[in-house]
Amino acid sequence: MEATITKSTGSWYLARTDDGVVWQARTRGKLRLQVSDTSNPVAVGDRVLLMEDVNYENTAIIKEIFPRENYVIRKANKLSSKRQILATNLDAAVLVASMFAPRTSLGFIDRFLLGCQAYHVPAILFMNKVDMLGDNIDQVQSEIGRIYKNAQVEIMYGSALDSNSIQELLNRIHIKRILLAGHSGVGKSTLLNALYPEFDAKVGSISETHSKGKHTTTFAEMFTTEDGTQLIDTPGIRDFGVVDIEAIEIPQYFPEFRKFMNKCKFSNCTHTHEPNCAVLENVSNGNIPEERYYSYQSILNNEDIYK
Ligand SMILES: Nc1nc2c(ncn2[C@@H]2O[C@H](COP(=O)(O)OP(=O)(O)O)[C@@H](O)[C@H]2O)c(=O)[nH]1
Ligand SMILES: [Mg+2]
Ligand SMILES: [Zn+2]
Repeated sequence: MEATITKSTGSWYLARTDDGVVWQARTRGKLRLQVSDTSNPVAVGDRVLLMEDVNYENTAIIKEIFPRENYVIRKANKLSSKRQILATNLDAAVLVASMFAPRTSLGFIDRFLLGCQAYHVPAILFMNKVDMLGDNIDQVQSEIGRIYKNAQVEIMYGSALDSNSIQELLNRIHIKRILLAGHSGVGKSTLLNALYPEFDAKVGSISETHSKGKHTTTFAEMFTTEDGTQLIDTPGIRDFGVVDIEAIEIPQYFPEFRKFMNKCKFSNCTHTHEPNCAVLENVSNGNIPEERYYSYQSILNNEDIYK
């Protein structure tokens, strides 16, 4: 039987069949993996083939993972080379961010957007907690708007505490499969509850403490609303290490670089120091926001964004 993974802990999974039966599932033996060296070879959103495990009640073996349309992946933590797939087969990924308490850095946003570009996931940036901005809201909106104008990301502003302000997001995600990601404390759980009050009891049950102190992974979980919207909540992610993208490929995933790149003098231009580099020229003349260019440099230099 076929099923969709709704929870992944790295050692066991929950899988829901199309008629709504939920199975405890495990992998056993060899499973053909699509991404090697991950802390969770099977991820939330995966479409799988299950076989009932006759030895245990309500338990199944995952025999096969069907090819993924797309996914969001990051480094599990700074020290490890292990990668963690946050979710697969997504209609979009919403990065929930806030200017304060906690502040989401541009470096973090840009690493997330790079991953979305590289793995074909439409990205939405939801700037939460705008109620905390007071009179600065116009200035923040115009700055964010300027920086991300040509970055191929939909940007929305709102407050999880004000249900009127999240209607645009609610309409956008209707009947879709959506990943919600962001730092711990930005308001993901509050937002989920505001979008779908029916979740109240369940959301927030994802423990933020699971991952602290240990080098374990964090676990995502998919909730399905009555209308069929599938929302994947993740515990807060502290960093977003870029995975499996060669340095030479990175500029391609900065959409605002693309139209200038082919005008560089050298075809293998890294857009850092070369003469007649069209990317550098367009950073100087303001066509490419310098904030985005700084992120590019930082990613290229493999800097991390830990504070
Ligand atoms: N002022 C303000 N506080 C918010 C907003 N959204 C969430 N919070 C608060 O931020 C804190 C963290 O929210 P939570 O949903 O647990 O964040 P999560 O870690 O991303 O799931 C809580 O105290 C929320 O009440 C918002 O839009 N405005
Ligand atoms: Mg939460
Ligand atoms: Zn160049």
